[in-house]
Amino acid sequence: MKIEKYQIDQHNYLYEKQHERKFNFLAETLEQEGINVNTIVTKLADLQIAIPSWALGTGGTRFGRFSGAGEPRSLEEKIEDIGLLHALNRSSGAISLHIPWDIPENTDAIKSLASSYDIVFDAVNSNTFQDQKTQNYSYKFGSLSHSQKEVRQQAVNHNIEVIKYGEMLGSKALTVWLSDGSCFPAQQNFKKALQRTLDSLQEIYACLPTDWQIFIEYKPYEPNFYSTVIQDWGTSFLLANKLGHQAYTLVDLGHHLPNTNIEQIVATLMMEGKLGGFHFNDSKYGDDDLTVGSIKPYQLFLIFNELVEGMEDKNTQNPVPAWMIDASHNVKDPLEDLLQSVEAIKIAYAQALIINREMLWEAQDNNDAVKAQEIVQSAFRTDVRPLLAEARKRSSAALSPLDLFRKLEVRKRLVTERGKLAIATGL
Ligand code: LRH
Ligand code: MN
Ligand code: MN
Repeated sequence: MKIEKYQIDQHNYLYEKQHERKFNFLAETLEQEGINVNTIVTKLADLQIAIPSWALGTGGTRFGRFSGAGEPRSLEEKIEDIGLLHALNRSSGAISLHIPWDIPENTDAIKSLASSYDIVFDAVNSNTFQDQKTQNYSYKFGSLSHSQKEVRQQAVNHNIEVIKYGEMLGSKALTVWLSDGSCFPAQQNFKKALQRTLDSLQEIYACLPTDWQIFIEYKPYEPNFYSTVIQDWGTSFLLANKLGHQAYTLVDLGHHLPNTNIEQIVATLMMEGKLGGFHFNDSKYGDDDLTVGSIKPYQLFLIFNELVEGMEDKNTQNPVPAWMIDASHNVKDPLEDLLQSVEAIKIAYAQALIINREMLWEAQDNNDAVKAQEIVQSAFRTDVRPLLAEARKRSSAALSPLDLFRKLEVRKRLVTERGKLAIATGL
């Protein structure tokens, strides 16, 4: 199924007057405050957020999975799904593959299918946290950190193979997330495990094409419940520094202990030019992978405040981070959920963009906590959704993507095409 231009135009025609009223009012208010609305709308339109191939089917928990109907059955259908999202919001123009959950059989055909939807390939993800039928050694006790050389070698080779797939598809980054760790005190020698991980990563790094980046994702616990080898941003940062200039830390919002100040981590990493990628989701307790912005929208905004500060700082060397949604759960239609997630990310970005940064710095320099709070909260409390809608309008996307998704009965049509019991591969 494809969403046609005339369907977007018809939908936009219905909402146009209402949108213009709201946008003009907001634009005028912001311009009076000295904000250049056009620049912000352009930045919003330019922000593309990659969709992971594993977010298109209903996720599950270790207790069960309740499949939705009409889910994609193949990589081709996952790309078709992202094509639908991208047609609706023009903000989801990239896919991130997890190998071997999604092995592209014919890379040329997959690449041209994706480009027919205007979709490029974002970072490729390796997987050494599950055993595959074809492999010789088990990852039960780790992969890149494993005590046995053969297991480490197998995991290194897998990462190199993933880079090869990525090269064929036009990806420019490899994301490594390890579940390596231990479940019981004294089970693993911390120092040796970390040293072996560094050695293995160095082997992978040596095979990284010169125009590629490697992202090292950290996580404090799960599936290991006593220790994780790459447990926090400090460990990831240490490894990235030792590897070299192509290595960066990746922040996944769900990978922090409760109340961690993630925005401060972002600021520190950007100061060092080492923030490479971002996995968006939301959580109440741990790695809950819930819809972005559904639990802690203020935290998301404060994170974007630091991201904007970092991206606009001419003195830092931080590259533009790779943005991706990393969420998967049991309850919603995955496509509707992804539309909501993209919207939440862009709302936080827009709110951060309208902060008067000169005034904020002045308040900070004067230790005026009240003024600083007023400045950021007045941005947070502004309804910036008309700016997002305007950015969509200018990109020929739908003024209200979720509304159009429902009006066109997209899921119903996908069920007709794919059948009720279609089950996505992967998670
Ligand atoms: C680990 C993680 C990592 C994986 C993905 C499936 O919790 O966030 O990014 O690749 O989930
Ligand atoms: Mn992640
Ligand atoms: Mn995770």
